[in-house]
Amino acid sequence: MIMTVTARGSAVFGAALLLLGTAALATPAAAQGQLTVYCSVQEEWCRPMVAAFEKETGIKVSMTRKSSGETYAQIKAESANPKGDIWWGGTGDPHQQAAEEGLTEEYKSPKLSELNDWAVRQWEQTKGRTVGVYSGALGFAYNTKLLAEKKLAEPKCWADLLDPKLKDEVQVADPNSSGTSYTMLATIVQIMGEQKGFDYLKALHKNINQYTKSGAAPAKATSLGETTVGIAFLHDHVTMIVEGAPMKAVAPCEGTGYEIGSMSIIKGAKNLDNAKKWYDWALTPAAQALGAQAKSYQVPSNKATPVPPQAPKLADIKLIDFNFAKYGSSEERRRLLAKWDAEVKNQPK
Ligand code: S7P
Repeated sequence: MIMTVTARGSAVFGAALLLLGTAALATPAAAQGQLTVYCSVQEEWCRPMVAAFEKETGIKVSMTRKSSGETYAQIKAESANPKGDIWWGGTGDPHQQAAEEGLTEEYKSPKLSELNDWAVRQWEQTKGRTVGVYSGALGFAYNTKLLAEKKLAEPKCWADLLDPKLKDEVQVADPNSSGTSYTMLATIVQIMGEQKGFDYLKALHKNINQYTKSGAAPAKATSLGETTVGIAFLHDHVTMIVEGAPMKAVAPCEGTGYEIGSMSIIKGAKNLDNAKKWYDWALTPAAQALGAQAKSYQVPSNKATPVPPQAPKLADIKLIDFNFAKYGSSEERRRLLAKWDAEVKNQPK
């Protein structure tokens, strides 16, 4: 068939094209599609990430914030009909477990070459299924006013938290829901050995006033004077200190563990192309700099992202040689959590 387009006809056709183009530009979000993000850092950081990504790409994001262990459980429960596209943030161990169980997708970002070795190692260890987005060390903090009022000695070591005078004065999260707390469980076992480590956790149980769901909650509670000591990542304590809380953060004298906060694309993602766009974007210095703006002071994984001056200096902390492969494995994680439930959490105080 031969089509003859007159001068008038082509003008009408051109105008129609222009109209179509304008309509597409006027509704960029609808035109660019959607993305469901499972976010496991603090809500205060999740929200600006979503807003910046939507602004830059026109992709409409639906975001849910949950702790690391909880998000892993949700992705597993939804695996027959995945509802999420990308899981951003949260400690590396449940991301590793999800990778091992085939719940997440392999992806090699063009940004990989810009990342610190520890972030790339996380990607290599999981055969490309998760990548490091930030790092931070575990520790505890105490409320300086409460400590002085109660005439308690300044705790400097993990061992100091067993002081009977600290009965009901220490708060930490439940390692089943919280990646922070699982990092502590794995840290104690690596520093003390499994038998002595569990003896320590059982003794500490007597001083615990509450096992919270979220890992950063004990930092907040310490800042508010709801607990004298809180165990959490040091950067979460620093957030409170920067806001003026009467608190002092402590890197324990025996040494401490650390996390490689991670990101994974969910297997069967309905918006796979958009998940990859988020993944690449979240590894850029511009996106990573949003953390410090949201008062989240982890060490970013892109070498070109400025490290916030408030971030605890990892080089100055006695970090253990954390065995991420072992403690992020599905079998070990499941075994340790079941043992903690049976031998620690369910014990009388
Ligand atoms: O607050 C930031 C942060 O500490 O939260 C993540 C954490 O895993 C989420 O909380 P849960 O312990 O409740 O899982 C860390 O990855 C991150 O540094």
